[in-house]
Amino acid sequence: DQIGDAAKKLGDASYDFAKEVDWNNGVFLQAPGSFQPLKALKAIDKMIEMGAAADPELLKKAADAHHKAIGSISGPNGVTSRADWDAVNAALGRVVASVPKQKVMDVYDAVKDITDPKVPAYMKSLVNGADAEKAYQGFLEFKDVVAANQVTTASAAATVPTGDKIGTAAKALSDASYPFIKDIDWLSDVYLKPLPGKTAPETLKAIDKMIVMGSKMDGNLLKAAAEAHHKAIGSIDAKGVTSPEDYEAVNAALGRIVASVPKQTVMDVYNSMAKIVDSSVTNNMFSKVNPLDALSAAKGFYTFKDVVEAVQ
Ligand code: CLA
Ligand code: PID
Ligand code: PID
Ligand code: PID
Ligand code: PID
Ligand code: PID
Ligand code: PID
Repeated sequence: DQIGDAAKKLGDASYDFAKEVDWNNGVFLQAPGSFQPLKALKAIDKMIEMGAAADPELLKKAADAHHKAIGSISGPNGVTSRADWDAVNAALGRVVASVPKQKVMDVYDAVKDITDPKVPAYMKSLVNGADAEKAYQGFLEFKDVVAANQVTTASAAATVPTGDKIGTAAKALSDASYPFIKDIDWLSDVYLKPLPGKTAPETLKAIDKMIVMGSKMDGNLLKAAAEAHHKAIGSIDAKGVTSPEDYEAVNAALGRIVASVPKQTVMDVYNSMAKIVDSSVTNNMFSKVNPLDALSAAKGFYTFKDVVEAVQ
């Protein structure tokens, strides 16, 4: 297709730049400017809306392309192979083309809003400047091909199951865990702190398992889960906490996407996370909330998971 061909040209123009970026640099975990969680949530919300509007099949393929690309990483900077670099660009270009232009521009504008104007120049200073310019010229040509292939109307909303066992169980889980949700400091910057003692390549292994799980999920249910998050963001209070109803809808939606993949795929995520999340991290989280609320939430979760497993 045209986007695939254009991605090869983009690769010619951008792979030198890709090799020069230190993908293992811890700086990418930082907020791209001053820390503004509620504004950042708005930017994430725009990404969620874009994800929810995207063609689920193309999202799946983009996840597969990322998984494959992680498998061909080499060298100290963590760069993927030239062929996989092109394949990721092509897959993302197709995802972008599957949503109306405005959805993409909304992400761009919201991200710009939380990005210090000095950040791009700083990023450029870490690589060969001429190669960054070459990559950007390549991107400008690529985007015209994407725009020429872009849809003008959003895809239909997801079908949300009703009256299912997971939906019923989500009510009980949400009742048991909403007090815990209210105890959590959602606006803290602790969630942007590096995991103690873990390197980027180690962390990427766990992300890779999530990508694999995402790729296996039922596309309609994933879309529904994204829509539920978007709705939930719309009802947050000043402390970032969503309403009980929207929280319940998120739990139901997430339970359904978990049930749409094999158990082992979920356990692969859990086991890889357990390898990088030190017990000091969980204990620190626990120390900041009412322990009774956390235990009630945990009990609710362990009951919920049996319902999920039964329909998995
Ligand atoms: Mg989420 C999970 C935040 C968007 C899909 N997501 C999580 C949690 C964290 C979070 C609260 C990971 C850390 C953790 O396990 O804490 N997501 C979060 C934010 C946003 C977002 C702030 C921004 C909008 N997510 C989002 C989108 C999607 C997902 C758009 C795609 C549709 N997210 C997704 C999945 C999962 C998460 C599939 C998880 O599996 C993971 C999670 O919650 O695992 C348990 C602990 C969790 C909480 C504090 C909240 C849930 C409370 C549960 C139901 C009960 C608590 C149990 C116990 C006390 C703690 C966990 C025990 C542990 C051993 C499992
Ligand atoms: C400017 C001035 C003009 C010239 C110009 C110009 C530049 C415009 C630009 C630009 C626009 C632009 C847009 C970019 C957009 C990037 C979008 C990224 C989206 C990320 C997402 C992430 C996610 C996920 C995911 C799916 C999940 C949801 C999420 C589900 C259902 C200014 C040059 C034209 C770069 C969507 C993918 C996992 C949130 O106009 O004169 O330069 O760049 O998890 O959804 O699972
Ligand atoms: C524009 C203007 C509108 C019209 C429009 C428009 C276009 C927007 C577009 C577009 C946005 C867009 C985004 C693309 C992004 C591509 C990103 C590629 C990333 C590849 C990576 C590969 C890799 C890895 C990996 C992880 C490793 C690092 C690597 C570590 C820690 C402008 C059309 C709406 C194409 C990251 C995965 C293995 C490098 O908005 O008017 O057209 O395209 O090895 O991580 O090692
Ligand atoms: C300039 C002037 C214009 C021309 C121009 C220009 C240059 C702009 C530039 C540039 C922008 C730019 C951006 C770059 C962005 C790279 C982003 C990389 C992200 C990598 C990540 C890696 C990671 C992980 C991971 C999970 C870990 C955390 C991490 C935990 C909990 C100035 C040329 C346009 C290079 C996210 C995945 C392992 C961080 O605009 O005239 O030149 O470069 O380890 O999670 O640990
Ligand atoms: C233990 C001991 C027994 C008792 C027990 C026990 C506990 C087991 C547990 C547990 C397992 C477990 C699993 C959990 C899994 C969480 C998985 C999260 C996945 C996140 C993903 C994120 C993503 C996306 C997304 C889609 C994108 C890709 C991504 C596309 C196509 C130990 C109690 C049984 C919590 C997948 C969603 C946006 C990466 O066994 O004695 O306690 O918890 O962007 O994909 O866009
Ligand atoms: C288990 C054992 C295996 C069998 C199995 C199994 C089950 C795994 C499961 C499962 C995992 C799982 C995960 C669930 C997670 C739910 C998470 C809910 C999060 C809700 C949020 C709501 C909100 C917001 C929002 C953003 C705001 C904050 C909030 C800010 C900054 C165990 C079956 C495989 C259900 C985050 C979105 C508005 C609070 O593995 O043997 O069954 O379920 O307002 O952000 O303000
Ligand atoms: C313990 C002992 C057992 C019993 C038990 C127990 C407790 C475990 C616990 C607990 C785990 C736990 C986890 C919590 C996790 C919370 C995660 C929240 C994530 C929030 C995010 C918010 C955000 C943003 C956002 C984007 C911004 C950055 C942020 C930028 C660029 C010990 C009870 C099981 C509470 C990610 C989205 C706005 C950070 O196990 O016997 O008690 O709690 O602002 O992006 O700015």
